[in-house]
Amino acid sequence: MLLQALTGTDRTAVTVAGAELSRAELLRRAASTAAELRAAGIARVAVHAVPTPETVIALVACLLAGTTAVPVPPDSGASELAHVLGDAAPAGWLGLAPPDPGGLPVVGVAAGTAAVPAEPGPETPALILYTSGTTGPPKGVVLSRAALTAGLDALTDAWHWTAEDTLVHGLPLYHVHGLVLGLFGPLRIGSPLVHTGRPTPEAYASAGGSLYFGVPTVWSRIVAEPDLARRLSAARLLVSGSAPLPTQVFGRLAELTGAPPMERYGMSETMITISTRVDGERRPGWVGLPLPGVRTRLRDDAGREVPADGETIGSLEVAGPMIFDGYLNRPDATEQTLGADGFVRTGDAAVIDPGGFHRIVGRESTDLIKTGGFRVGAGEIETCLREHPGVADVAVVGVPDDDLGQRIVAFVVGAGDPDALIGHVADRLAGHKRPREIRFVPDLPRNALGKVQKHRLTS
Ligand code: MCA
Ligand code: AMP
Repeated sequence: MLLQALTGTDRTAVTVAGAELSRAELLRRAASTAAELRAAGIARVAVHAVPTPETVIALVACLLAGTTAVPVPPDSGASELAHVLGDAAPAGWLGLAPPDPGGLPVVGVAAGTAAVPAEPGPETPALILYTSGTTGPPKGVVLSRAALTAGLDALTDAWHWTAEDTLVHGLPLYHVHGLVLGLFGPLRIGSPLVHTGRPTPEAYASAGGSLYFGVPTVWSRIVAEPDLARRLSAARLLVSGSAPLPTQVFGRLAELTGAPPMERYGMSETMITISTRVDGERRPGWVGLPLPGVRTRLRDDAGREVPADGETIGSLEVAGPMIFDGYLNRPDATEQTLGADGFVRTGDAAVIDPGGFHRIVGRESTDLIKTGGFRVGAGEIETCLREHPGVADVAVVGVPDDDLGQRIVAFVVGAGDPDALIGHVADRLAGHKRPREIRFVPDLPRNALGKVQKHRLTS
């Protein structure tokens, strides 16, 4: 069973929004909800991914039933919501729903008792997670149950993650990091989860866990409060991922807590494929070794393999049992990313040293921005801003930011109130996709072919 730790002794399974769900209660409510999903023959539902007991029960019910869950960011703006609902075509919302449910029925989680339905086949799609590309609206990444199982078991091995751990994090429940690792992980392994709602330094310091997950922004906010950071020294492992952890944050965290953090690398399409091991080296700026069952390689522009000499940069490709099935309704995009030999073209530039240690050097496309650990496509923001009457032309870039890693900045040819333009994006897309800054410019630098030269905007 994928969530095998849901049965067995009755410990606390999840604490979320201050409410405790025991394993027995979570199993009972999720199983009765799953029975209803099965009886109604519902193949796919949307889940309003606000961190609450209802959301947890809904997501677990989907896994028990074999119903594919489409977790939707709770702050999705109108256009983004319409895109996700139109593309994924869920039968309705399970659990809670946003203020505008987009015309879909809302079904609450059940309260009765029912037997756990027979385990769905490993190839059943478990999740569709929406993620940005360089252009266009987000694409739905389809992850099977088999991929989830393989991804979690590989991490258990690398991190010696056991039922004795208490996991703490406050990450969103609609991405691999917060949802697959952060919710399904504890329910497979048996370690209680304390979800802090938001990943604030105070909440992390007060939670008293043994294993903590955070994106680099979370760790950098924690080291800025040394007294709170020191309170994490009792933890067994602090794990960072989703974006590059600045080496000075790595060093400061080691100083304040007495142990260096663990880094690991992944993406929505592959889950986590590379990680430092708890019994291995932790090197600032490096993300570690391929997890069990994972193969990696570097390619140059001509598609030739690049040597693993610790210096030569290549385009990173990964293969393994935890990778996705493809993008929903997008065979063209799937073909571009997932090769016939099972390797995913990550779009990250990397080096591999002779011992197999990996360093992520950066993204190949400047049009994929990582802000606070969220992946945001410049093209989606540009399209949204172009719909505003005050915008004649626009180019969106990610500029280095001490807090967020990259900050979204929109260079706008036009006029108007910058806050109104920021609000325009926040209303239509998710909050983290809003530009943090608008810079008005007379025109955009273009090359002879008319392509915007974004590097000239920030240099
Ligand atoms: C929010 N704010 C707004 C708006 N929305 N202000 C104006 N207009 C809006 N539309 C305000 C909030 O009210 C808040 O103010 C302030 O912005 C900052 O909010 P905060 O929650 O602190 O967020 P943040 O600073 O923008 O973000 C930091 C963060 C967040 C909490 C670390 O970026 C985050 O949760 N990141 C996690 C991303 C993640 O999980 N990625 C995984 C994908 P006030 O404070 O006054 O209320 S990657 C993945 O899954 C792969 C596999 C991997 O490798 O892990
Ligand atoms: P997403 O699909 O949102 O999970 O974003 C995946 C991308 O996040 C990867 O392609 C990398 O660019 C970046 N990423 C994830 N983990 C790390 C890490 N530990 N170090 C550097 N970049 C990372």
